Amino acid sequence: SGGVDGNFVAPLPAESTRLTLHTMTTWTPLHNQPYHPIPYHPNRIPLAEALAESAAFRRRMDERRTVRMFSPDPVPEQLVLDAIAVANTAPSGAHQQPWTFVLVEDPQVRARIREAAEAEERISYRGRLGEEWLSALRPLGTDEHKPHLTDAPYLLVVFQQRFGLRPDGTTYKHYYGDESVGIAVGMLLTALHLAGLAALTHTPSPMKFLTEVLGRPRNEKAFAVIPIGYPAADAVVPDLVRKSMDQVLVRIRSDATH
Ligand code: IYR
Repeated sequence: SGGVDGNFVAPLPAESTRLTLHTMTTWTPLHNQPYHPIPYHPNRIPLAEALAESAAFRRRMDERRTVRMFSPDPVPEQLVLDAIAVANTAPSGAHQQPWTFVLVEDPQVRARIREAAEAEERISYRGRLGEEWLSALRPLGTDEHKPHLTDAPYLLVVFQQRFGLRPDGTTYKHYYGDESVGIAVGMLLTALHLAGLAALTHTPSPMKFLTEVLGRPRNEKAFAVIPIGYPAADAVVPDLVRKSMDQVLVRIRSDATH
């Protein structure tokens, strides 16, 4: 049943291990283990290089858009596996990594997910959301039709492990699950974008049907459904403007004079 097995995440290419990352080679729950620090001193990136790379990254990330119209073109599997491996590097509460990624290609399973999601969304869009929510969504042009659930070559369903489940059925607490999985999904979306892929963070509500359709264990609840693919040739997106730095950044400056 549950758990991400070690083979699911492709191993790091050997040449990128320029740091000592760990002394253990397989994951074991960290809690109840002694504190065991190891040195961490990556080389500082020369300032000119850091500035150039961070500016380029910022521009690149500003090109990311949520896409709802996908091309049926196949996607190289390794790009998706790499992005999931990136998500798996996310920081998490007590390093519990409380996530499971279910990568669905099977068209029949995707069709069942689409059917169940559209049934819930129909109820939502025909009133359950309420007038304020519906008018907030109007500029996005979303509705109860979710063709991307079957059009995109991959459907990644991210589950949050609400608690840890040992093979013997006993459980242990997970901490900051929402925050941890949210950060991991952010890193996943970043990695997919850098690989030239488009994605959509879809949150059908309620999502309980996903636990059933995908046969997940009782400690997991769906967090997001993420169709992944290339944008359709005729894809369009809402004409959005992002908040300016002035609108999102508050600075409390040092008043020390140098
Ligand atoms: N979950 C619904 C509605 C929806 C809600 C928000 I907030 C969005 O930003 C977009 C959609 C759906 O997936 O259509």
